[in-house]
Amino acid sequence: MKGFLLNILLFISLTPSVCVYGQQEQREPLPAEQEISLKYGADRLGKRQDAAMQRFRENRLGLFIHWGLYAIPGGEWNGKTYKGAAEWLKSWAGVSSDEWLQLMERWNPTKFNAKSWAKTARRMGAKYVKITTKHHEGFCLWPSKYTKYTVANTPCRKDILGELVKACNDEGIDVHFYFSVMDWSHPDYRYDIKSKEDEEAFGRFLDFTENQLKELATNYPSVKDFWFDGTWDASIKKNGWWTAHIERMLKEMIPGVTINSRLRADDFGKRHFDSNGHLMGDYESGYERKLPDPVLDLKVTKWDWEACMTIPENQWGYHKDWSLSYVKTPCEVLQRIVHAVSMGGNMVVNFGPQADGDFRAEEKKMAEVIGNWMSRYGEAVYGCDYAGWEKKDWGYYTRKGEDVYMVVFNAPYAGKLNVKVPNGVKITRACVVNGEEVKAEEIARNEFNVDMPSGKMDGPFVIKLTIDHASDKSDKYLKAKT
Ligand code: H76
Repeated sequence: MKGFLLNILLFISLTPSVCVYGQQEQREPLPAEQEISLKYGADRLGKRQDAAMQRFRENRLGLFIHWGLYAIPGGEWNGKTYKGAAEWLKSWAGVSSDEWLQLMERWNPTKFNAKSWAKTARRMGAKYVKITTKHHEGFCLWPSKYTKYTVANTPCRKDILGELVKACNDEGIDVHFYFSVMDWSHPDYRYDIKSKEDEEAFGRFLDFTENQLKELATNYPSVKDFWFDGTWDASIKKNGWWTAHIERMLKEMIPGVTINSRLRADDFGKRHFDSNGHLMGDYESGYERKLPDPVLDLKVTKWDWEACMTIPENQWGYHKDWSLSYVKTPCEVLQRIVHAVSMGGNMVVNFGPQADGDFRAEEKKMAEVIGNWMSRYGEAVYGCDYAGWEKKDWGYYTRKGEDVYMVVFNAPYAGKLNVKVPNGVKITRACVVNGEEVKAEEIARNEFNVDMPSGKMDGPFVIKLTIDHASDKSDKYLKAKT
């Protein structure tokens, strides 16, 4: 019992507020006249529409990669296996930073091949790779000159990040940097600011972090995005000015770079959305291992957003034992990807490579199955957006310009896919993507039945609809009513 209480205490002290990473205040913006003036709030209303942002948005599918020292123990410490997220093992097992960072002596990923990672991402249909430059443990995948805890001081010595950036760029894959502000390896990190000493230490810590970010932006200028994590602590919330400063600094250094909302806190420590209810950063990043409800949460279609997910329940870094929680099937992963796109969001699917630098067999299989599907149906994902049509049980709509896609995950036994179209819209043609044309019959006002494909479909499939904006005058149902 004592051990248990001690563990709880340890847990609380080491993980001050891990549960609020997705804390979002998505309330309606205040009426303009009630808005308070903020120095560090949103610096833009509405979506960014420049080319870089459009590219971010059109990419839609990304591959997240969590790789760090935690891949070595893989969820096991001193013979004990911990069920929690493997990249948090240091915290679960109460390991001191000194002891944890000794894992660096064992960092020797002999199978690491940046080219093959980039090829896997491309074959999977991912348009970008989001790589953990530094996770909470503090170990850097690049040879940072501001800390000794980097790849440069391991047996391997390779600039993992540099190799990956180059390999991805060669494959036409964008690179996004994950960066944890919270850093367990740094003596000046503070969870809260309660004294003059805390303030001074944290000030030094913020300088250190700024230097690392400048270093990343300078050494890898082709980076397209910074995705911040570990920004939930009171210490950061009390320094909202710094988050605004970092966003501006990176944007000056790398024109077009995109920044997630999770970095940001305003003058009053409000995160993601400022005190007036406006999104900070370029896209909302609170949907972690969850997604907005496709019917109730349509507010998300007003801004850009990106969700991320794990294949097991909650393992980002490599964990040896995937039998400890449910592991999603490729079809379930696909469904989440399409779900996000159908609501105007991106999805990043996470892999946690092994310590030897190879992906685990389940991940390779996942990449293959998703890639095969994307190569046939990807036109319903890339560059697609919220369609604005009423959600139906058979699946999701996505839309690109005048084309509307039906992505069918639940085939009805009755054989008809019911479609409610918005006022004035007619379906003039329905065609399985890379397949046969199917009948679309108008059965009532604003309502069509689309036939299932005649051939056997061995998984989710896509029907592309050609639509016509008929004027109300040519609408026989409207005429019949008036
Ligand atoms: C909590 C937490 C972190 N945020 C996810 C994206 C993982 O990096 C996890 O360790």
